[in-house]
Amino acid sequence: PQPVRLADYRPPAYLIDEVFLDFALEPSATRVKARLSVRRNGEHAEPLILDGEGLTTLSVAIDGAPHAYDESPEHLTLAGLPATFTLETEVEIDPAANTALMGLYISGGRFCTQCEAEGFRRITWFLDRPDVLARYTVRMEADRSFQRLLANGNLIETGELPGGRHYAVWNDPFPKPAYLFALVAGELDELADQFVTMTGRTIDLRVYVDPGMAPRAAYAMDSLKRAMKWDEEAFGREYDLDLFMIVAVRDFNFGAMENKGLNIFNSALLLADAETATDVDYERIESVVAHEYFHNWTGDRITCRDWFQLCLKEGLTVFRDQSFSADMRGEAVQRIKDVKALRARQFPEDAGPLAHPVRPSSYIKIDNFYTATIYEKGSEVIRMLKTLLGAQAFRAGMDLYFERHDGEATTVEAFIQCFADASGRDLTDFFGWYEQAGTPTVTVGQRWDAEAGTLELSLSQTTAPTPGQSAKTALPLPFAFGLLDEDGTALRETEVAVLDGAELTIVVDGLDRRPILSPLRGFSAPVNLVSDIAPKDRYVLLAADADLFNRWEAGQGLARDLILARAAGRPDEVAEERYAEAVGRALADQAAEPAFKALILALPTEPDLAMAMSPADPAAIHEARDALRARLAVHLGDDLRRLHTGLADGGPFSPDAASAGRRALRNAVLTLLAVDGHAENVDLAIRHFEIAANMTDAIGGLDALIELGGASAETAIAAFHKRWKAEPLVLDKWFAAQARDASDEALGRILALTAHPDFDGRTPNRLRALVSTFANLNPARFHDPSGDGYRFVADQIIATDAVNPMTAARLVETLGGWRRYTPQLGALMKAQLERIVAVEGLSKNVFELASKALA
Ligand code: HT7
Ligand code: ZN
Repeated sequence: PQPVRLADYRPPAYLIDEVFLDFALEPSATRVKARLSVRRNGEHAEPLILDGEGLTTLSVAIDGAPHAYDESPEHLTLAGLPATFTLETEVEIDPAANTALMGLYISGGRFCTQCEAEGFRRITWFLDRPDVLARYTVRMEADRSFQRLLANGNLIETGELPGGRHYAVWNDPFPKPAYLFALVAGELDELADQFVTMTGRTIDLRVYVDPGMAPRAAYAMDSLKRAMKWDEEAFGREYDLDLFMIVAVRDFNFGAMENKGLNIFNSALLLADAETATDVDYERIESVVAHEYFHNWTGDRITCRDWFQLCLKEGLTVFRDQSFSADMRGEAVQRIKDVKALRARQFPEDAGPLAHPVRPSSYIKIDNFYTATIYEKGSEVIRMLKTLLGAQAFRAGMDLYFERHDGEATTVEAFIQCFADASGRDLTDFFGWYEQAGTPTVTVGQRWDAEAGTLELSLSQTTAPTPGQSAKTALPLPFAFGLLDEDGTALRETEVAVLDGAELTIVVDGLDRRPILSPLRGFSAPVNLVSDIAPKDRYVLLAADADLFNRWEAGQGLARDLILARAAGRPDEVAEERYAEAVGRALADQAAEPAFKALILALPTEPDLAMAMSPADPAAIHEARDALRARLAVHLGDDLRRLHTGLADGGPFSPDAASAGRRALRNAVLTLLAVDGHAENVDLAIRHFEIAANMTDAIGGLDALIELGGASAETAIAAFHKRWKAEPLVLDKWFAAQARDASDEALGRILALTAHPDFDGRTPNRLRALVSTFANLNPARFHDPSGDGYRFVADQIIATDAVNPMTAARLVETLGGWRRYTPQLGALMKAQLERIVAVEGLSKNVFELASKALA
């Protein structure tokens, strides 16, 4: 397949101003009539080439008369056209057979759509590109059993039709690209509310869910109202339509979709109550509801000129949702979680064969570029921009962006230009963050001159070559730092230096005591930091750094070094005891929040550790990490059990951040104790599971019992299934809990779960619960020396590719890091990638990623 290149971008030869769509909805044979007002873009005699996929063309007419056309599987070409005209087409499509879940498909007996990135072309012939913005009027008719008929914008007409059918007409006054089109038809319950905007307009809010599920939409509705208010306060953005709707569907390739006025959500990211959702689910619902809502301005009102500009809406909107979550749940805890996610997903991507810039310059399938780099690193780049310019100039740049580009499909250059204009700063070099792949390594060295009372910091940066980009330049990055003394007293508050070349020397003078450096505070740039800070100084940071991110970071660094030393056959038991004591003191700190303590208690993850070991040996890492866990569990055993008891909460469930933090700490304590099969710990885990009054505790208990193993694990697995077998979202958690089982004998059982009657690989949520969880969160068994873990994932990729290429492709990255592992494991991973690439009829999606992973 030929790649699409940014350098080849050309404005569209024709523009479409008005779209009228008429859907006659039938599950296996839906008729779609389209009437498009088309205008030639400039003076030329080029034909109109429309995009389409899997359409059966019934008729084509220009200005009311049949017109000759040329049809290929992906294009409809019309020549000899006037400067402006009306194009009418009619096609037939088969939503019931649409297992790829792109375009119009059926989920749970309802019609729904997914058009980003290129799904609209599976609905009708169109210029399916984001720089063609049109006003849409949509009429749909269906059997009355499809009770609700929803589309973007405002409802303007409904009515009954003969033969038990009915119809609705919707109009969206805001011009939009086709990827933001949406339609839903089916039986749905409604949760209704209102929001009064900052200018006093009343907006009707609706959340549509499976019959009987409306109470489970309450938290999403509450999150939506908080997000609407926050966007007014933080960015001055008011909602524009009079109605905002969200619909939950079970079968969805992604988390959610920001269609104008009609967001469509994966039900896992919308439905929650105490019994069925964990605190992590609540947190994700809050952030994804906010994310999709924020897209109304950063994505819908101002959209992307082409798909290379994807980070323009995604990185920016992630930045906005992370800022919202920080305001809702606490800045430090949120920052730690965001950085953990960045390191878990984006850093490996940036260090492997699939590394690409935040704004890529070519792709085969755009669906493959909804990556951690576009989203999470894209957000980090905006965060650096804010740090470099300051909050006020950043806000001025955002205001200018909204003012200058409202209603346009634009570019990252135009976005950055707004900040340059608003701040008067030259941001030419900063643009390198969008064009250069790879994670820079920043090295910081220190020279302390006691006599002069000066500390000299020498910073330098390098970036390793990435595929297709061998030469790298230094990028301007904010380096926030502070200084403490040995008692933990602040000597210097946070200062931001800018490393804007390969090297920088900073001299801090007027110091009367030896300072301890707190570097890269708040993780001020997405880099790997190498420093010469001694362990004894890191203990001071862990105990007393005013920057809570760096307190956590100091603990993680200490634990990482201890685990890696053990994995390399050099355990340092004295240092491990010292670390356990420091963690004990952190837990006893009355001033620290439980959510923060839960993060302190969790050791670096195995994939994080694998990134720091070359070549990575997952078995050695797993064993060494468990050994340190065991030391903590034994050393702190009584304290941990007391803490667990003290945190028990008999009151009614509340999803608020403080209550969730207490549950997080109590479950983190249990997770740690589960490494030690002491009878007291087994009893504690059994009781924790049996009396759990919410899903957070139930899953915490189930995980602990699975790790402890034996009869109580079997009993818990069976009891959980019996209790929740009728609840698909909870059953997903049951599959995921077993997929995380790292014990030596777990692999056979995990592989056998695909034969379980409740396993259906065609449902993306169920497939991800088992296979993605296994590949991403169970490194010990995924990297099983037998190679069976890799074979299992490859089998699932191949089987899924035949029905849903996009979901299959998302699993390929798990095998992509093969070069980072021991030669034996790397060869086994590579063999599976080769097997995948050799499959006949492989989709472009999987082919692109698997072949790049092998290159
Ligand atoms: N903008 C949305 C992306 C998305 C998507 C992309 C490809 C295929 C299916 C998809 N569903 C949703 C989601 C977001 O980032 O807000
Ligand atoms: Zn998004």
